[in-house]
Amino acid sequence: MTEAITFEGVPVSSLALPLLRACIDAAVAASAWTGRGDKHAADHAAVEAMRATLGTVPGRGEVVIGEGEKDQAPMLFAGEAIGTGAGPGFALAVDPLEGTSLCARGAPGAVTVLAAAPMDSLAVPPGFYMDKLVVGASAKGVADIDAPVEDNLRAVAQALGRPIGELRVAILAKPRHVELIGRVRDAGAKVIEIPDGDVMTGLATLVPAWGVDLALGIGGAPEGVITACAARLLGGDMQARLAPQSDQEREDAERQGGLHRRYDLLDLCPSSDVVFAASAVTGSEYLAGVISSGEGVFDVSSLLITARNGVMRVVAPA
Ligand code: VTB
Repeated sequence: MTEAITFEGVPVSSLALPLLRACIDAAVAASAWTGRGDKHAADHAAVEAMRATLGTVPGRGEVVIGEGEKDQAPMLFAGEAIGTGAGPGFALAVDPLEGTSLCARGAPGAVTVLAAAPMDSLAVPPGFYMDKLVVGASAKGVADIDAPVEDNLRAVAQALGRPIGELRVAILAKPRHVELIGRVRDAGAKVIEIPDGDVMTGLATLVPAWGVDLALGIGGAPEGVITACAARLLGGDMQARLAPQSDQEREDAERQGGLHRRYDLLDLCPSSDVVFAASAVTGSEYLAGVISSGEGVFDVSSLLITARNGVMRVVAPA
C-alpha cells in the first residue's frame, strides 16, 4: 500500500516531474564540465540550469536549504522564491551539484539532488557540518549516534542477522575520520571509503539492493537534511549532531542554539509528505552518468521518490 503525498492538499504528482526535470537539466548542464578540473564552473552551470527549470514548477516554493555558503560557491540561496507562483506552497532543499570535485575530476558519484516538503517542515541546522548516522529500514531504531561505534556495529549486525564482518559501512575518506575508520575496521566491519558525496551513500543504506548497511561520519549539514528526506520516504533512520569544523562555525552554532542539539529523523524532516529527486552527472555503482547521444540529446539516469512506504522510481535511459 502506498499513500499519496500532498502539499496543501494538492497531490504532488503535478510537481514531481517538474522537480525531477530541474535535476535532469542541472545534470546535463554540469556534464559539460565533467573532467575539466573546474568545480566552480560545473557548479555554476548546474545552479543556473536548476534555477531556470525550478521556475516552471507549478507552485509557490521557497529554497530553505541552499548549498554554497561554505566555500563561496555559486548557489541557489536560502529565501529564494522558486516556482510559477501559482499552486501549493512548499519548502525546497537543493544541492544543484553534490560532489563538485567529483564532477571536476571526472570521478564517480556526482549528482544533482533536491527534496521538497510542505512549508516549515525541513530543519535548517545552524552550521555547515554535521555528524550523521544513516541506516535502512531493517536496522531502524537499533543504532544511536551517541553510542560507541562498536555498539552500533553490533546492534546493526544483529538487526540484519549478519556477522559484523559482513557489514559495509560508508565513511567519507577525510582526515577527520582516520580514527573512526580505524575503529570500524578494528571491530571487523568493512569500510567503504568515499572521497566525496555522502548523500548517495546515505541513500545506499536506504535502498537494500545498493548494499551499504550504515553510513557514518561528518559531512555537510545541507546534505544531511536532503538525506533525511530520503530516509523519511524509504522508512530508514537518521540521526545527526552539528559538528563545527572551525572556531567561527562553532561560535555561530552556539549563538544560534544548535551546537549541542541532537537531530533525530523527525527533527530533520518532520513531514512524511516529501518528494526526493536526483540525477547522476558522473556514473557510479548506483546510477549511470550523463551520456550524450549527440545533437543535444542526453541520456540521464535519475531517482524519483514520491510515495511513502518505500516506493521509488528509477528513471533511466532505455
Ligand atoms: C561534505 C559532504 C558532501 O563534501 O559536505 C563534503 O556532505 C565536504 O567535506 O557530500 P570537506 O569540506 O571536508 O571536503 C561532499 O562530499 C560533496 O559536496
